[in-house]
Amino acid sequence: MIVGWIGLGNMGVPMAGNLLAAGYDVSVWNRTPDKAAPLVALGAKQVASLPRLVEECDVLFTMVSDDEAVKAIYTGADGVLSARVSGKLAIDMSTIAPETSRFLAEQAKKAGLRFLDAPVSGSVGPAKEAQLVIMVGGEKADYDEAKPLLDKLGKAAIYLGPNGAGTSAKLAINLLLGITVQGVSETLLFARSLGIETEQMLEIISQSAVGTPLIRGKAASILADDYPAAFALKHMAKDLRLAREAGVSTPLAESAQATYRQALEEGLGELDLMAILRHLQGPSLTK
Ligand code: NA7
Repeated sequence: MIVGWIGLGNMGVPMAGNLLAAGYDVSVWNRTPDKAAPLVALGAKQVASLPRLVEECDVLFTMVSDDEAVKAIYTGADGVLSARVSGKLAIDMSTIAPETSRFLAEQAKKAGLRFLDAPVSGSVGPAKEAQLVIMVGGEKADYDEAKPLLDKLGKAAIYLGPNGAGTSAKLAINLLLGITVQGVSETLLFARSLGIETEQMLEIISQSAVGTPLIRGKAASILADDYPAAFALKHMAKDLRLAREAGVSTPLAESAQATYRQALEEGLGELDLMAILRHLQGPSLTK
């Protein structure tokens, strides 16, 4: 079986790397070809044309930025659906609107391509360690077929129902992520204003009932005021926007969306989402 992988960003590279490590034949394509280099070094085949990659592979993964990127990849000129796809299985792991997942599933079906939406919870660390949580929407039989591959990428691959169910669950879990990261940031800044050192407050949070692996994992970054992207702030802003567009009342998420949007406008989008702390503490305290 040949696995095709499209999208070699922060997530795509380690994920495709895990399939290679598991012994699969992996062919890759990325809009910016240079980013394939680390995977080629691990044995991946780089294919210069996207439709050719699609025709060569049996199962196709896509892991790109957003709705616009996924639509371009599938329905654009020289996109996935311009190739002979009948009978193949596509697994889109990008975080996009559930509506877009359903639209793409319909377009795919017309061309005979089976389609799963299978976004992930977890950033670069869990991607490298194959500890992602994968939320899957689509036909159950397609999920069953994909499961052995998904098991090489994550610690859980959960089937949730028809197309759009995976991306719906993803928006829900990231709504909690966005609120949590903003909540921690406000807690630290509140404590600091009252004279409590950030390091001590992080220790208190970590020992308390609300301490989580997420917060413990961000502690070093917070203390160094250094935010290399494990999960880029621009993607968090996108996810909160998508959650808002779902039309469900979510007062905290609506407030968080405004904050992340401002941080994006301030130019923090390429940093880790934890850089929301830098935004909230204000320019005067920023390095
Ligand atoms: P990154 O590191 O920002 O990577 C994004 C990838 O998407 C990268 O391969 C991009 O190609 C690709 N991309 C973006 N726009 C396009 C278009 N228009 N056409 C083709 N390819 C495109 O994101 P992550 O890996 O951190 O995240 C991926 C998803 O997981 C995202 O939905 C997150 O919210 C969760 P490039 O290298 O720029 O040419």
